[in-house]
Amino acid sequence: MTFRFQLHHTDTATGARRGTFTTPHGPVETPGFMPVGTQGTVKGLTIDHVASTGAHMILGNTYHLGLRPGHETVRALGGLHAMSGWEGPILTDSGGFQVFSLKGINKISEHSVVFRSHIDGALIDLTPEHSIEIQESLGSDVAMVLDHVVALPAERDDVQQAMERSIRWAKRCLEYASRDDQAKFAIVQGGLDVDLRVQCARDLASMNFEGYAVGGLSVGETPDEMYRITAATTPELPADKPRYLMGVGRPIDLLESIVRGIDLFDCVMPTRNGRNGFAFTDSGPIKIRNAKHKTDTSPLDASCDCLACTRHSRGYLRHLFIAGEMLGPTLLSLHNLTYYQKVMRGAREAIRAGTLVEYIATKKNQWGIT
Ligand code: PRF
Ligand code: ZN
Repeated sequence: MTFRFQLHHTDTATGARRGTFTTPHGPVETPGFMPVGTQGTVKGLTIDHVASTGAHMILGNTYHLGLRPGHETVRALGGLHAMSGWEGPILTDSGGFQVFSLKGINKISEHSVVFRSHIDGALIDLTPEHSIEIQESLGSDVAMVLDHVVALPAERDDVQQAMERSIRWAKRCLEYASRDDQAKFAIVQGGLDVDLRVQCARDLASMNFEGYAVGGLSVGETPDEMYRITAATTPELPADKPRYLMGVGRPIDLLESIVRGIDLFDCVMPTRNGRNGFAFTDSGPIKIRNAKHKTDTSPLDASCDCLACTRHSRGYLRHLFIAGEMLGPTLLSLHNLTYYQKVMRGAREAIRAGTLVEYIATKKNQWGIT
């Protein structure tokens, strides 16, 4: 079997699981965090940098790569793995979220979503089948189904229509799929309505996907609302398949979602914040541009073994940002991804040891969260 999800531990005190998701390009330890490489690159980092952070699987994007360089070009370059040089597992998002979060959607119908390219303004007609066709050309290990994401707050009826359409689109994606070396993951929608979420999760669970995502969250609702919906959704999903919370989030959100049964995450936060001079550490966040770091010879994070922390001082990192040097964003992105991986590794070890609740209490304490 090409894909396999082995559960090693299920935490009795919480809903947390520790597992290994095996793909054609290698294993992914769960709970796991996937760095975002929208355009076939994790911004500012080489593939060796990304590997050095401890990441197993990275993300690519159907919407961006389908528009530029185009899926035929990616295919001609040998697929996304060969094109980017990343030899580990890759998951591609379907384009649904990116299209729906852009302005200028032209028309959503049962057939497709029609939108304008943000590159040249051309009209693009994205069907569920075409999203899978693109992802099969990209050759990712995991393809996401095309879903309909509604902006919140929204009328219940609109949320329900979008949720039901997402189920029909998921089915079309599964029926169209032709590569058995690519897993297909369904996406649960349903806004902040538990009944709609449960119904969506049950309908999708009855189809044979290799994994299940929770979508439509982290779109402006409070963290507590996000946790509530996640907690209500995961028990409806097959226990023996990986569960992925899309586009989430802060380190605390990862831990709070792990206890609610989530196995996989992705988010631009570590790289985007890194590019903006914001670092995550065990003593809370650091704004490296702050004048107090000007002559500081200490490392960003003394307990971190990344290049930024082992070879450079806070004063130098600050200088790079103030001078607008491209190495600054590179080093802070590298650090933040290393930090996220360390938090996840800590969670995996805590699940194994049966100490997850204590681990989370310690992290909250360090981050100054009450
Ligand atoms: N759907 C898809 N991609 C996504 C999301 C979604 O709902 C989210 C929501 N946070 C992030 N990325 N296809
Ligand atoms: Zn570091």
